[in-house]
Amino acid sequence: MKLTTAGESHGKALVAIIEGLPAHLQIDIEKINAELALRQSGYGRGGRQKIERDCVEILTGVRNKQTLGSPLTLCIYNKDYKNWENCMSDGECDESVMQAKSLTKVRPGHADLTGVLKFGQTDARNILERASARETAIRVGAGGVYKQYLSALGIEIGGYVKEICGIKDKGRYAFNELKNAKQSATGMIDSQSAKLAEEKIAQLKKDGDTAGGVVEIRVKGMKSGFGSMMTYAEKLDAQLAQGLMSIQAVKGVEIGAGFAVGKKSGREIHDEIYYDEVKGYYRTTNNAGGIEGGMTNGEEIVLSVAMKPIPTLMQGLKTVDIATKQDAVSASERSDVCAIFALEIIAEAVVAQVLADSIAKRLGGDTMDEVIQRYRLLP
Ligand code: EPS
Repeated sequence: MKLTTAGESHGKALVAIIEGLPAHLQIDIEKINAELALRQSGYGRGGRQKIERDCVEILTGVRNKQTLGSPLTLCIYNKDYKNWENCMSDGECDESVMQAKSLTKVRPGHADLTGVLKFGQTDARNILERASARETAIRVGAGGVYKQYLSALGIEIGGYVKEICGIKDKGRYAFNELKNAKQSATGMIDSQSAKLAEEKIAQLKKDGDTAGGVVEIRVKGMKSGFGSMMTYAEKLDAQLAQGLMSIQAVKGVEIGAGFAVGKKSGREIHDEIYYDEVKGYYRTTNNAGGIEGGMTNGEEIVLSVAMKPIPTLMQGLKTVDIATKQDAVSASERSDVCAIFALEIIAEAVVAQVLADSIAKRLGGDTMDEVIQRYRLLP
């Protein structure tokens, strides 16, 4: 299943095209919009989210709430475009507005400087408009479709915020407790930790600073054998890492015990194997995070994703103005103090995309019924 996204942060719209969906997948647009609303929420989000009310419009590929098997196109209109039309239109723009909205005091940590040099630009707006995490809105929209495909097979995705700028959620949670994270403003489940994290975000906001963090994503119901050790490109852990690293500002991905494997012995880390007539093969620990040899092993998939603090600081950092080559303080424009809650929703969407693609590759299926039958027959 191929996903293409397009759109600029303050352009007309964001769009996504998904190729390779089977026919007869039931599409509930309200469920997609609920994911989009979650992506916009969370403590520490910026002013843009007060302007937008992200909702998808399905342009192609669905009739009478069911996929046709043709490419499915999703669209989210940017409400903010009306405030930017003079300088973001595909037609002639107003030079003075373009000048006023130009960004030359490039932000450390952002795509600004490298993008300007690579694409022969003099205004970093031509880079940041696409580099912006606004693109994640449409990826969450597409994730809403992929989640409905997975849900038809009994596969569920959940997660929570594990850490915000050094404040850690104390808990270890069973899968059915993860839904509580969506009710908390920080995405943390433990209320004490959440309170400390809110205080930290409030302080950073006062200081003109920003917060990074870590989320955990878990998948339940994925049978064994998805991905393959036969070629490096087919390894599912590699595909998940690629997908997650493609989310704006993500700097680290761990599978299962992740970097902790380097601190422990083989006896301590490997998940011993048991057999039961009813359960089949199983493990009592899950340091592998549900993936061995690049393939799912039937246990929960467990992933951690680390995001750096957003590079737009209200009290900027040292940089150079590319228009004058003089020392400068990096540009500050409306942004978020903390978007880790959003990261959790986006990472779920990306994981859904990678898993749906891996199922489609292994099982094929022109109709959703075929996919369901083939999945059921797997051990
Ligand atoms: C975002 C929209 C953007 C930013 C943020 C994510 O809107 P605006 O730039 O108009 O405020 O709030 O993007 C970034 C953090 C970034 O670095 O570009 C969104 O909808 O998620």
